[in-house]
Amino acid sequence: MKKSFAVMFLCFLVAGLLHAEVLLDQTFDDASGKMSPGKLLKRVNLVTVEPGPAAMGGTPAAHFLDSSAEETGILEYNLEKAGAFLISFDVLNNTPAAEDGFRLIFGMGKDDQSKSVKLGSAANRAFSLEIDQLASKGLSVRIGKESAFKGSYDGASVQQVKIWVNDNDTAKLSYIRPDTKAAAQLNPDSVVVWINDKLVADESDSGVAMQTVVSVGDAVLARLGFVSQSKGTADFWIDNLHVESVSP
Ligand SMILES: [Ca+2]
Ligand SMILES: [Ca+2]
Ligand SMILES: [Ca+2]
Repeated sequence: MKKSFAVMFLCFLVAGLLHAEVLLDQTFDDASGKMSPGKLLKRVNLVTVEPGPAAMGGTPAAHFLDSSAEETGILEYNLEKAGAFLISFDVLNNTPAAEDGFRLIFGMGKDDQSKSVKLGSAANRAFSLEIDQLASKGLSVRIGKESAFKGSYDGASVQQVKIWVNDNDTAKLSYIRPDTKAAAQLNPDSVVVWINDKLVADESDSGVAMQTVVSVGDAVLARLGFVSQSKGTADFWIDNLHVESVSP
C-alpha cells in the first residue's frame, strides 16, 4: 500500500516536472482598442486590438500599425525566467505589397521589468525574427545585427510561428519536430524557428547560437515581444501569442 502511494507520488512529481507551465496566453479576445501596460505587458505603442481579418479567423487580434516616421511600434512583455521556452504566435502581413515599409521584429532579451522599450535595439536582443513588410523580401533570423539565415514567406497568408529557445548554456533541449514528429535536440544557448511547421531555409533543427552578451547565464531571458523602427513603418496582425516553459 505504502509502496503504491510512493510510486503514485513519484509519477505525480515527474509529471509535474515535465509539465509545461503557461507563461503567457494572449488571444486578445477579451480586449478592444488601445492596450494598456499591466503585470506582464510592459510597454505598448501603436498597437490596438481590433476584429481580426477573416484570414486569421476573425477573432480580435493585435493590429500592429506603425505608420509614423518618428514613433516606434512596441508590444513588449516580461515573463518569468524559465531556462527554456516554446513561443508561438500567428502573424499576417496587412500590406504585403507596400514598398515603403520596414519590418516587424520579434525579439527576446534579458529579464527586465522596466517600462521602457528594450527590444528596439539589436544589442538587447538574444535573437530576432524579422519579417519584411514587402513580402517578396522575405524574412530573416538575426543574431544581433548579423543575419543567421533568411527565408521566404507568403504575404497573403497567416504565418504560424513556433520558436524554441534554450537559454541553458550547457544542456541541450529535446523537442519534437513539428513536421516529422521525430525527436530533435536544440543546442545550448540556442534558438530554432519553425514557420508553418517547417524550418526556415538553411536552418538546422539544432538551432543557431544566440547573441552571447545577452543570453549568457542559464536562465536570464524573459523579455519578449514585437517592435518596429522609428523611421520605418510596419503594418501587421498578431494573434495567439502563447509562451510556455519547457523542460529539457
Ligand atoms: Ca484572437
Ligand atoms: Ca543562456
Ligand atoms: Ca515608425
